[in-house]
Amino acid sequence: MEGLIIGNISNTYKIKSKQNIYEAYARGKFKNDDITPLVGDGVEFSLLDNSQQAVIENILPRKNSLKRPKVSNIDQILFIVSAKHPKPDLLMLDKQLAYAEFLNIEPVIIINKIDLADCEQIKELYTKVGYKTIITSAKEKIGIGDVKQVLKNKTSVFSGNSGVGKSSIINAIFDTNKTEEGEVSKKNKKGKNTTTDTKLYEIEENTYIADTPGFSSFEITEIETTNLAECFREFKPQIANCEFVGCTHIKEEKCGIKNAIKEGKISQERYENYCKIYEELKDKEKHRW
Ligand SMILES: Nc1nc2c(ncn2[C@@H]2O[C@H](COP(=O)(O)OP(=O)(O)OP(=O)(O)O)[C@@H](O)[C@H]2O)c(=O)[nH]1
Ligand SMILES: [Mg+2]
Ligand SMILES: [Zn+2]
Repeated sequence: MEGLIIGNISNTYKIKSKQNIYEAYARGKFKNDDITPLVGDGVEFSLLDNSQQAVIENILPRKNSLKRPKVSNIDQILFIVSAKHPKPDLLMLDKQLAYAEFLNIEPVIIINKIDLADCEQIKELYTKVGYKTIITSAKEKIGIGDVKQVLKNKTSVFSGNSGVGKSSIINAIFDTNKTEEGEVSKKNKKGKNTTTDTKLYEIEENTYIADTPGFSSFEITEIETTNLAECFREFKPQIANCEFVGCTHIKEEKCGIKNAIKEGKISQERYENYCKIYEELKDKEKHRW
């Protein structure tokens, strides 16, 4: 039989087939092969005699996979920041956007909690870069229709800091408290629900969204410093204007990126974050050897 992995808690998986939802575990061989099944995987599975217990036999070929959050076969990543509580972390957002470009997965930005603060400037900044940017309030049900629209016929994943409202937006889409149901949520220190496991929700036919646990740091060590500028979407067309081959766009004069800043084509904020991320990656590269 074939199905789709829609949930995973330690060694147990939830598989959805056309007929049913099954609890499953993976055959021991996956551990040895060093590929463990991921939420989003299509799988072949069999049922144990006289039970609803399933065993994953085989993982179907993946289109792509992410390490963080751990999901596979996705069409787009929705990066959520909140207008306030927590305040927008644009360095983290730029890191995530660079990573999406690196993976060649289309990013969409959602600025949530717009009922708490105005975020037009951030929206303008990223719209100009070339990203679809949606303003929402899960609380006041603002922008939820726009989110539904970009999700249509795709598998998407929600990513972002803890507390920005990923689960709340999914709840608003369904108009119920779907993501607070039992096993995926546990009370955190402040007595609030926090997502602890990645789970795939079917919004309608052919439309899935993965809710994931939030995080407070984001590693993009797979990107080489020499490729970082290409992962900044609006930098890319300007690189050809640099005088020096291999220009890092940091200390060099006659730099296409720096000229583009002067001409207002690249924002100072994005450039400063590029420099910070560049230094971070450089540091990691040094320690690798
Ligand atoms: N004012 C306001 N509060 C919101 C909004 N969206 C979410 N919240 C609140 O923010 C808190 C965190 O929301 P969650 O949806 O749990 O955030 P999350 O991103 O899923 O967090 P993790 O699961 O920990 O990663 C909750 O108390 C929500 O009620 C919003 O649009 N406006
Ligand atoms: Mg959550
Ligand atoms: Zn340059």
